[in-house]
Amino acid sequence: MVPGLPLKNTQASTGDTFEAAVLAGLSRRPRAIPAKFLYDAQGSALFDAICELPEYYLTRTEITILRDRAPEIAALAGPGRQLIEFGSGSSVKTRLLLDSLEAVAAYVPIDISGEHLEATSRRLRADYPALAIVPVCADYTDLPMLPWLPGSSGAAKLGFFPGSTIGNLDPDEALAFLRNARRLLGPGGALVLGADLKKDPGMLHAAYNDSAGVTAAFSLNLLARMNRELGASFDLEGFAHEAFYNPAAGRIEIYIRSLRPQSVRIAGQRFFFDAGERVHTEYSYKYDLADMDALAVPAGFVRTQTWTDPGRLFSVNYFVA
Ligand code: AVJ
Repeated sequence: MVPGLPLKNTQASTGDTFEAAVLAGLSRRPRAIPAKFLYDAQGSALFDAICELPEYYLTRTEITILRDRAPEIAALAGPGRQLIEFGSGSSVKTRLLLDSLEAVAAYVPIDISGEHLEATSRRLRADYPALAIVPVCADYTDLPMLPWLPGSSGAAKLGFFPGSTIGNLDPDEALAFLRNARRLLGPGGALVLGADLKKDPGMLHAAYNDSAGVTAAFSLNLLARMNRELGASFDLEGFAHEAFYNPAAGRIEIYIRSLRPQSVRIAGQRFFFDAGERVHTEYSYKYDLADMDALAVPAGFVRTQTWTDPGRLFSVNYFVA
């Protein structure tokens, strides 16, 4: 393994191609396209804009908690950890940990976007010249596909899964992810997990239906991406973003709704949409502490510590293997 070169996974381990996922997802009922495809370059930029929205309290609340609690987290973790981040993006929150953790053995960011990984690793190398950074280009939900992780194998591992990204996974997937993470982190391993808390549905609704329409643009970018990459013929005016809180399931549900009957060409195939027909794009599960334990325990973790903000909007949790 060449240092600094992202470990490229095969197509098989990064999941379906976009085209295969779209064709399969639109052929099945209910129609659904996996949320990970929302994050092309445009989608990632729109998500960054979401994080700045007044209604989207998640990012700024988690950053405040991490900034306040990083010394406590570092004390729990102890020195010499290998830090492994699942879905590292631009590693903004990681810096808060890196600034407090002692003698980090290596930082292993795992992300599906190779470009993002390279750019982020370059910036981190400039700011943390003494830190060993070992990027891995992979889908973090495909952890069993990672036969080994580069870096210092002897060091105790600390996983980092911020941003309530776990909310995108349904409970089966979340449990599978945590089980795999537990195996990867090994005995003595620990996981710092950021998760959005259950709260007033009105506040949740606003966070996914912002008044500036950025979340709608983020959703509909999936159609624009199909037009760009698959030569699809979506008329973006013919579809609308739909997001609502489902209290029974404890999740925000996000769909793209067809506003009229229409037919769309995608990769040589034709798809018909009824008026009102929806394509599911995302779940965003909300976790109270009992929900979290119900997931942690069967995965082989114990939640030993939880930090929240004064409004109890968001939680940062310390799981011990
Ligand atoms: C990145 C999955 C945490 O669920 O809040 C935000 C994604 N989608 N607005 C979330 C998202 C629409 C976000 N996560």
